[in-house]
Amino acid sequence: MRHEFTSSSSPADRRLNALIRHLATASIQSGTAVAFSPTSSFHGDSIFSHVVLAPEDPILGVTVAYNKDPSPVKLNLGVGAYRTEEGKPLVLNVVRKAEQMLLNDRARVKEYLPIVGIADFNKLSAKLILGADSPAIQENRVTTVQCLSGTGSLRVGAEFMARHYHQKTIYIPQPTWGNHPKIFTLAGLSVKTYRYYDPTTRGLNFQGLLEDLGSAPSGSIVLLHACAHNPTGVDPTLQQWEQIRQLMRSKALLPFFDSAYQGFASGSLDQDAQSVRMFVADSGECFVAQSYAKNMGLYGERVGALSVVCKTADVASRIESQLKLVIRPMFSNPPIHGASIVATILKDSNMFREWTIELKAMADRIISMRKQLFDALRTRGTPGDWSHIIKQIGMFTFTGLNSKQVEFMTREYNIYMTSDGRISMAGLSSKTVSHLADAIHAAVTRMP
Ligand code: KET
Repeated sequence: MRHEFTSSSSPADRRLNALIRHLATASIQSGTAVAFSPTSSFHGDSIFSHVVLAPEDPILGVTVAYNKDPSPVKLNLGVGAYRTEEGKPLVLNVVRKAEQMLLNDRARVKEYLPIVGIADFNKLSAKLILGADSPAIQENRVTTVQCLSGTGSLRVGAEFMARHYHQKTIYIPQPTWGNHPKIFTLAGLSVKTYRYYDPTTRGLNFQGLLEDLGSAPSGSIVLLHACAHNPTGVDPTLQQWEQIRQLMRSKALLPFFDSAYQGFASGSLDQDAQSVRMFVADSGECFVAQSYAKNMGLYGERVGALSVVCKTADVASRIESQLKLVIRPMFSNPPIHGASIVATILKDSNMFREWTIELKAMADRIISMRKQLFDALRTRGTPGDWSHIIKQIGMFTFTGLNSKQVEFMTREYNIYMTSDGRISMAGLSSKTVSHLADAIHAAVTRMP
């Protein structure tokens, strides 16, 4: 064996020599060898001088700009991240408790996780979104893999579809979270949009939605926000979901749910999962990407899961084997800490209850901010109908302010938000609501 490996005539050696010859001729032919000469790399322009400066991300870049502003009254309503009444980031008590338990457990080690992550975390995540009594789970028709928060779960699901699903087109709502088109395009899918929001009613364009999904090619993938649609805060009613389900199933459209706000829309985890559960109850197939960033406040821990609900247990296990082939070269295996926190909380009934109470308190504070902002604008007599502030749900209000008005509010009032007029209600507090109302009032009256 050893002799074969070192022998100049062994197959391995021959392949290695062929590779060396190939690389040498390739570099001479293409002239790339010149790039390694000391004169060009030390004294000439950088070999990267053609790289252009990319713009900041439309959402995360708002925080970059906010951080640079020295004003004491500045307000960051850009990124969807929860803040307390004092304007501070919140680590849930139940999360601190779980972390303490993990820290005290000397048996815990830092070994690599399996490619699919923590088994308990995966099972509990599927139960959380599909329901504890879901027949799909009982029949082992669901495969769940731990991924890097919602974004990573969407990306892994999309990469799988690009490799193994016959339809490469995904329909996303117009508008949607700004990262969706990038995630799906880079995964190799082709992105189209379906009508979703009607700016005149500031509500759902249900007719447009049905028409666009009705004319999508059979088998197309459809991205659906499970609840608390971002950025509009507008969700279909349960009756409308049922119509969407019937239409999609009749055309064999494949649902891909993005569940980033379970518990944040209504304050109830079960209620916010109803859309997904409807599509699972009909025994059809679907994909679900879950994030624990918002509902457990684990933003930076990057905890999420991708579940694929299949027709049979056999298909589910084959899909899982292929998901592993997607994950291994992408990030190899997921991190331990955040998913251990989630698993600790989900498997203990007392901690679970404590979590639901804290989650409801966050959701309720957001709802109360909607009321306060609405009242503040009414008191000021701000022109326009602002009732959408209290009608919309979830973390965001899609105000209807245009990019000029947003720019004005940032410049004159140091209020930071995305240029589409979306404000994160979770970043607002009773102390800052009047500053925001003043800014909106000025923007609307001075720049109608
Ligand atoms: N889906 C939706 C609909 C969504 O709004 C976000 C995050 C994600 C997925 C991904 O979250 P993750 O942290 O990967 O679990 N949205 C907020 C933050 C961001 O843009 O990254 C936002 O819209 O402000």
